[in-house]
Amino acid sequence: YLVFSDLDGTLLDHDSYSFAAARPALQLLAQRHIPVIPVSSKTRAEIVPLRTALDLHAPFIVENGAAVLLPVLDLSAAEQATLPRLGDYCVKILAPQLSYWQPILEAMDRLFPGCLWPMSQLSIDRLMQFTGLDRPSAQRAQQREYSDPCLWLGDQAQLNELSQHCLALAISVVRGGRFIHFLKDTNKGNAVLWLQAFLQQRDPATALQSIALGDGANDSAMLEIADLAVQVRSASHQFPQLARESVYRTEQTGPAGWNEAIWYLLQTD
Ligand code: 2M8
Ligand code: MG
Ligand code: MG
Repeated sequence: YLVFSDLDGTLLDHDSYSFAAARPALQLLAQRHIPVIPVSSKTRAEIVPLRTALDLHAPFIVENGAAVLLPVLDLSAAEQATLPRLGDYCVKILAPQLSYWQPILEAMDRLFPGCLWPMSQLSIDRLMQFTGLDRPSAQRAQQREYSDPCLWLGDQAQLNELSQHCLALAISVVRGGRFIHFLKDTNKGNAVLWLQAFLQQRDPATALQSIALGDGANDSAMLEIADLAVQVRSASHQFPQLARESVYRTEQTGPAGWNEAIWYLLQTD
């Protein structure tokens, strides 16, 4: 198995960002040498320390599928030669850089005045207040490389209209726990498929099975393509609609639901 997991609202509690309730399942996966691969809207700057806190060693996926980061030490010389290097990681970039979004967000702001507040323009205090992140975490969230999540102050009808405008530009708009996210040419599903193919080609003999876990609409693309899909219950929103029929929906919310699903799936396999 490969476990692909969203962070906020899934492995981390929506409000406290704690993963304490998922500890037993994390230990079980570690014992079985099953890698846990974070697939998040969070930035590289946020995920690097979280990965250490979670004692994870696998690759990870940042900013809603924008890039896949692979620890350099796990790659062969040949693999390293094919991917650009960023610190201790090799990186597969699947999305445009942050600068791509600036004119687009400005145009959207003219169409929907006062409705969009890009994270990069929020003061640290406002960001902390809105998300409940502590100051260093909020600063790391602002170190965006490929995307600028926005607070949406308009209503649902306006959001549908915004999505229509974006569709014409081949941009999709998805909801996370608190922000809306603009995606171009990628999503969590595409990034998961890229990484799964990369790992499979190194180990063609064993068929890798994917388990994906997520709570938000921004997780749907990866939940659709995974071998096993888990929707983790949220205290603040309904389960997003999925096209596939086989989905495990947790009883418990956030990391407790994550723990519940992993025990259930591994015990029945
Ligand atoms: C943003 O991500 C969450 C994901 O559900 C959201 O859309 O509300 C991201 O910008 C991330 O970088 C940040 O850590 C998080 C904080 O709640 O919000
Ligand atoms: Mg989430
Ligand atoms: Mg997320």
